[in-house]
Amino acid sequence: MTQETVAATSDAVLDREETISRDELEALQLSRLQHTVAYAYDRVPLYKRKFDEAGVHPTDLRELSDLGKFPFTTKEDLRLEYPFGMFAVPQHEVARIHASSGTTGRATVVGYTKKDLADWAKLVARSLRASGVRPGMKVHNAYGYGLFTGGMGAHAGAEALGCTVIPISGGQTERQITLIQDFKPDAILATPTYLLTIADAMIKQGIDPASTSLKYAVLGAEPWTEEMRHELEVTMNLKACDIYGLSEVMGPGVAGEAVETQDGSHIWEDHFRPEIIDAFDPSVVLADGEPGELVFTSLTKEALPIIRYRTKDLTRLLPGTARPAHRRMGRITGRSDDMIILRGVNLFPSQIEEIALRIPELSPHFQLELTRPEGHRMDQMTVKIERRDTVTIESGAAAAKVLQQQIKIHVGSSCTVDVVEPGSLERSNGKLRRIYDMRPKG
Ligand code: DLL
Repeated sequence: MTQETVAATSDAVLDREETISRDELEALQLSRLQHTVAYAYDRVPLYKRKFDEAGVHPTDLRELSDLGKFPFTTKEDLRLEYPFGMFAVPQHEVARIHASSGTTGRATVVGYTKKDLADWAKLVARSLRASGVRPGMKVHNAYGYGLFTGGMGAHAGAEALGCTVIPISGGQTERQITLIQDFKPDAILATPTYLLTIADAMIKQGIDPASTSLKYAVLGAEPWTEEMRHELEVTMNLKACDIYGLSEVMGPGVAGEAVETQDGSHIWEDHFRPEIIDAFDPSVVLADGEPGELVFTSLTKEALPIIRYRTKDLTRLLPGTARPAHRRMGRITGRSDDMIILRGVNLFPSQIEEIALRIPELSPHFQLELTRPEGHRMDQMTVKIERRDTVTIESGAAAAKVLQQQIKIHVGSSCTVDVVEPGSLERSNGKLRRIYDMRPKG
């Protein structure tokens, strides 16, 4: 046991930083923040340029609220500095590189020193432990391995916690099911929609998903709702917790949820300083509790220090509970760039998930199609959703009407609902695409 690990709650030994007071944590944040802004300014030309342009200097950071004077960093900055322009250490000190898929534009590249990798593993281990995973457990890791941070990030964290890791990666669902049955893992790490794919495929094979050895699921990398948590917990007879992160800031494990409270992920504030800003007027830093865009500053990273990174994730900051000094984030309602604007009404796929899963005849398998039919000036949205396979076509059609009405009431948008055959929509292999935008461009 390291010196850092001291206190214990129930059967888990926590990191010292998990149990410190808010005052002590904020003092630590301030000294780490002062170091980070100076370090970034001295070593990364982009930061020097941006700080100089904004007329701020690292010595202006005297208290935590001074962070608001510093300029933001965006995905675009990382793209422009492609591939290694954001790195603050010489290449031979970079122990690993990851990159985003870059579906639009260039990939964003991130790097880690050996110490960054050790910190990352420690924070994923902390997150997994918070979610119920314990040393000695077998962990089935179905996050994708490769340049995506999910697979290797979760892997290293589970190893650091002292688990037996099964590095299956995403996909090959039949094989995943065989290994779950044969190896009898205690925990599974996956995106929520991929766990749904696994459960669904088990049912097709005549296996009851509630009968497996799995007791814990640690799910993230995409938005999911309380309704989806309920669906997965009941179907698979396990406890499902959230894990949050993004490559530009580290990867999985920026925040993790405690299984005893299941009330949102605690942001590990000894390593990251969060802020919530008004997405439309970024100069406004919002108070805790107010919804807006999440912004992160890294406090300990060496290879890629990141200052005020605009995540585009929409959520709010809540007081700490299971880890009182570390604030929680509310569920992510969506990303500002995933927001559908339908005839003036803002809408996120997670709202549809929430409403649809309250209707017993409907399954969690849905996608949203956006079109602008010939001659129409207005966009149209069609919700394609599978009925449950225990339900008749007629009851499915009746449920479609209910969903349409509920969307009108709760979201304020008129849409078409198309209830389709069970099994007919594409299944997730990782991050599921929910929106199919077929509107003419431009
Ligand atoms: O998805 C890192 C990760 C891997 C997190 C595995 C959790 C588990 P990126 O590919 O860079 O990194 O995507 C980051 O995914 O900005 C959010 O929009 C979304 N996201 C990640 N975790 C959650 C979550 C990984 N728990 C982007 N809830 C983020 C909602 C999430 N959205």
